[in-house]
Amino acid sequence: MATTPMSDAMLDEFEARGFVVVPAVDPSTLDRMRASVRDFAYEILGVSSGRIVGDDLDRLHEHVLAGDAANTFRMALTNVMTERLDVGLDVFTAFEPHLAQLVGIDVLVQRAPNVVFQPPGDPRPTELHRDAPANSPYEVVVWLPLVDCAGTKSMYLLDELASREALAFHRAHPDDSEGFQRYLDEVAELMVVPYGSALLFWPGLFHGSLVNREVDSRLSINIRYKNLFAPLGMKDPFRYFRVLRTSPLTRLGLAFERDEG
Ligand SMILES: O=C(O)CCC(=O)C(=O)O
Ligand SMILES: [Fe+2]
Repeated sequence: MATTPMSDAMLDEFEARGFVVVPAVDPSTLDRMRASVRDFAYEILGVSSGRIVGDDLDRLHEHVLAGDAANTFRMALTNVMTERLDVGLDVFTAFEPHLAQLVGIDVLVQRAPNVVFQPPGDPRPTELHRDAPANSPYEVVVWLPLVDCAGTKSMYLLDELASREALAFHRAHPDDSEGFQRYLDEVAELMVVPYGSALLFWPGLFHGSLVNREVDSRLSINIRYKNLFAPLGMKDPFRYFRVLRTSPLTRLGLAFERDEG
């Protein structure tokens, strides 16, 4: 199994721009997880495998309508994935060296993944937002498409500089929504992330999505990782996160604190 970590150039890019797209180092774990998600999706929709055209999550919109039905489906899929898979572990395994370079050895993972389903024309894309400061700025978001994502089927983001400038613009001109939109149109970048890769991004970046004008559906998940000892955001760390792994030294330290307690 390849275990190549990110090159210095990729790490520099992540630091300068706040994001990087990386290939899985363990694609078979990713493929297994995707196959389970696909089975769950068709189970929820009550579609027998004989009726699945093209055999792909890209075509889910042939079985589920946009709007409320799409959201109900998304929530049901989130619940099943949380109960029957260990998405936090699978995604970590698939991208381990990259994630360890960013968050280290003692790792917390978000308990339940967020699932995004965007069939073509769905009127409810993701509004522009930043994850931090509600989330900690010491986390990394793994944005993982389960289908090839590009164009309006994908997510857009503003890099670190553009995010800072957008915030400054908004603070200086809080009522100029047209000017803000013009700035956004100039700097927002739609991410190209094929299945098999993940977008790793810093929660301080502005991001969102547009109405999906492509012919296929988007199914993606996002999940956050952070170091056990990193400063917290506003979310209750042990409701939102669980410990994924610790070093032997940390386990000794934690046991010591518990016993001295
Ligand atoms: O996938 C999207 O449209 C939005 C995802 C998002 O907001 C996130 O990953 O933090
Ligand atoms: Fe977000």
